Amino acid sequence: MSLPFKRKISLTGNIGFSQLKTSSPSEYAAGIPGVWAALDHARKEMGLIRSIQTLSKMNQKDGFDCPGCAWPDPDHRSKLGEYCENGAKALAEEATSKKVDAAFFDQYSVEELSNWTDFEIGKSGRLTQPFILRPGKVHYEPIHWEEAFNEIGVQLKQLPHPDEAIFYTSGRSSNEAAFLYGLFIRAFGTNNMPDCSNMCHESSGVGLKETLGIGKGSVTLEDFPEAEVIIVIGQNPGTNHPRMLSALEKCKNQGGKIITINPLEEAGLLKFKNPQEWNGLIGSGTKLTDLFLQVKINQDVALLKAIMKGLKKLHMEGKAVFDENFIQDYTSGFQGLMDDLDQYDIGDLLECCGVSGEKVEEAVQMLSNKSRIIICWAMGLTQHKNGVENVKECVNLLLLKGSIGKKGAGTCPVRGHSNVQGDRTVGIMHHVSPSLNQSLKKVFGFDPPEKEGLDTVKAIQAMHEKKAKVFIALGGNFLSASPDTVYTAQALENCELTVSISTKLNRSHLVTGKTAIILPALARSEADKENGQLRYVTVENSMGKVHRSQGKFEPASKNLLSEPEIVAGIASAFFGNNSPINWHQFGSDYDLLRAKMEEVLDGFEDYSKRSENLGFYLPNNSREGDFSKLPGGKASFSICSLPEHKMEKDDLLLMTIRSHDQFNTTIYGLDDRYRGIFNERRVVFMNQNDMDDRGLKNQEIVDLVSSYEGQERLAQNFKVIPYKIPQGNLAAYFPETNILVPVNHFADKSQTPISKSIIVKVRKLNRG
Ligand SMILES: Nc1nc2c(c(=O)[nH]1)N[C@H]1C(S)=C(S)[C@@H](COP(=O)(O)OP(=O)(O)OC[C@H]3O[C@@H](n4cnc5c(=O)[nH]c(N)nc54)[C@H](O)[C@@H]3O)O[C@H]1N2
Ligand SMILES: Nc1nc2c(c(=O)[nH]1)N[C@H]1C(S)=C(S)[C@@H](COP(=O)(O)OP(=O)(O)OC[C@H]3O[C@@H](n4cnc5c(=O)[nH]c(N)nc54)[C@H](O)[C@@H]3O)O[C@H]1N2
Ligand code: SF4
Ligand SMILES: [Mo]
Repeated sequence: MSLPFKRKISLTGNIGFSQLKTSSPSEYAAGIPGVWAALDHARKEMGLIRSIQTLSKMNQKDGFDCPGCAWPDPDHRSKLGEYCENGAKALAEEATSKKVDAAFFDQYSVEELSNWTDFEIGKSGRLTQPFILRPGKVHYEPIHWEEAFNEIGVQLKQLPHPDEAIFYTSGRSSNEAAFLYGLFIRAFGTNNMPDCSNMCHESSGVGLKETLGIGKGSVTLEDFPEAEVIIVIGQNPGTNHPRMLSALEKCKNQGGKIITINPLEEAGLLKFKNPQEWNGLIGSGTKLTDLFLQVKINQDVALLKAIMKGLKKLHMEGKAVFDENFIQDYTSGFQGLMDDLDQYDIGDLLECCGVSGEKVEEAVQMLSNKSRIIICWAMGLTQHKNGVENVKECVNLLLLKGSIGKKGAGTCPVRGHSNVQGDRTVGIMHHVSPSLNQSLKKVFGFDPPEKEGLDTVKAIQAMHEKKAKVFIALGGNFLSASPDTVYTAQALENCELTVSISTKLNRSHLVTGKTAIILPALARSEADKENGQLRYVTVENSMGKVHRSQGKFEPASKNLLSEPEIVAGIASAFFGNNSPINWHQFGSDYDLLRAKMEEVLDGFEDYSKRSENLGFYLPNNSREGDFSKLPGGKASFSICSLPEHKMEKDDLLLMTIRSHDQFNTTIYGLDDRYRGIFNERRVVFMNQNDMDDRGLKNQEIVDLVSSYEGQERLAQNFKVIPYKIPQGNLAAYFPETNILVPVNHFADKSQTPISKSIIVKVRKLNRG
């Protein structure tokens, strides 16, 4: 799989197979196996004593925020432990005692390392000092911090225009680091700030902003026990937001009902054995899903329309199923939606979504007399061509029921990275915000650029076309997370300089520009000290609450800097003495930085003080039910069309999903316990009928081929697993399948790559 680049770099690593074992999918999440997996992982990476010490500080008020997902912590924290199996794995991954040092890079060239799997690369350990890969070289060498900053400063100064630099952000950075980074990038002169949310919840942001006036969800954790019905659609919380199951359990305990809409019957949504409670560990657990609607991939709009048609029928019969007062006073476009629903034949909708009329009727009955409804969703809705409309169709249902702006009801886009929402709030975005620019000008005295920047897709294209030549990443693994791996690799290799501010080695450090620099950062759990004093940072969770995070533990190396210090180092090297901003001061004195953030950002009054203890909620108009700033002062219904897929007869629709043993491109292990897959990642889940049609046997090896707009993309070597998945649909893991996602196939309006609906053919091999 090597490509004819100057350095002979493999984009996939070894694609041979391990010893695959399978079992029936699990029927519940967590319980004793969850506790065991958490402790076992932590012990292997950190040793037993450090595991116990570090885990006891995670998500506690005086400790650090879990580096896993963005699910919020309850106000009352259990001293037994306020984390889940995957939080423990995330922590173990960063607090590992293994190290990547100078001897490591002496021993292994980037070419050799690229033949390792992502799992093996990730397991090599924590980066311990800055490294540089010089032009024409295949080994990274140590470099001093100042020299590294100067090299970056020089290369940035050489660019003919600031728009020839790209500044990526992944969602694990603190508010402080992200604010300073955004400040530097704007002072430097560009809005080229692609970030991981372009590939993630961008569709939610766009859809919610257009309909409800804010691109964030409206519910808080306290709404869950109050909800009468929670719909979980396009999300697998048992793996990706495990503590959300406790919130769902609370809803069930109060008599609430749960409807799950997913092509897969995910174990975490069936039943939950709460590891924080004795009867959860040893008892039979709580049944979560009351109604499972096995929708076909990307047919959620059809299903939601079928449900809304059912509700409308009851409404026409004079039953009080819609909240007419709310609709009248707070919304616009109701009649348009009603007329639109009439355009569709129920039989056609059912055929599209693959759900039976009886099941849809059951959903209609469950919703008809309820008004406190929450809809939770994640990537199953956003990563499609119509990702924005998927979100808007959910909003339609909530507005019909008056389920916005009241207790126990609302929108819940469940965010991915632990601070992805905060990074956006403090200014990481490629769009221009006139009000933010005005405030920055007032507080810092420079004119921020007014030209729209590049998002992820456009940034890749710009580098590919050699219109951008320096790429800097604050966290993340751009190469592996992005669509179209081969194209993205070519884009990065076209750069003069690629820089990664990282905690751990990943494939993006191997697929680089002419020169590459790695700047190793302190991780969340580590003590961040200035003159012997511990500093803290802040983060925002998925529900808009800002709170502190303070690492406590010995850093992986003495030669690490904090992210704000690194950003300040780059900024100072670029500006020298030519800046009114004292970068080093802001990079070291976070209180000073927060004082400035308070002046620039809305809702951050008394920031440092209010971030103590439980933290504070940012303003949220849709939570308050205030739509006065929207056009006409009202929330709006939307007309969404059914998605179209130009498919040939033997084409299938592939969703690329996460296993239980990974955090995005970081592979914790090779198991996907809940789905019954062990010791292998190169698998593709397939309906038995589709296998029979193609004469495929269990575990037969196939290639997956996508041919969007005539261009063929190939992912080799996957074992077929017969699975309960709708006919015509496939599932396989990301990032192994990113090679198949066309860079030029993305969601309307949000430009999110269509990672959940890739048209592919399964090519039979007989490689044995
Ligand atoms: N342990 C762990 N936690 C994580 C992550 C991780 O990798 N590992 N990643 C973090 C990040 S950045 C994010 S964004 C979140 C992601 O969290 P999720 O969105 O839950 O993650 P995915 O595995 O992408 O799962 C998508 C789910 O949507 C379903 N789905 C796919 N297509 C469709 C569709 O068309 N319709 C419907 N209704 N369902 C569909 C899939 O079957 C799957 O259950 O998790 C965060 N938390
Ligand atoms: N096919 C397909 N592609 C997808 C998706 C999908 O579902 N399918 N999901 C998309 C989604 S939702 C997302 S969010 C993106 C994720 O895209 P990214 O955020 O770019 O990827 P991650 O794998 O989360 O990044 C992991 C790396 O971050 C670095 N890191 C970890 N912690 C820290 C830290 O504290 N500080 C610093 N500086 N670095 C750190 C480590 O070096 C680690 O290797 O991927 C997207 N890509
Ligand atoms: S639910 Fe998410 S934030 Fe909470 S402990 Fe688990 S991984 Fe960490
Ligand atoms: Mo994400």
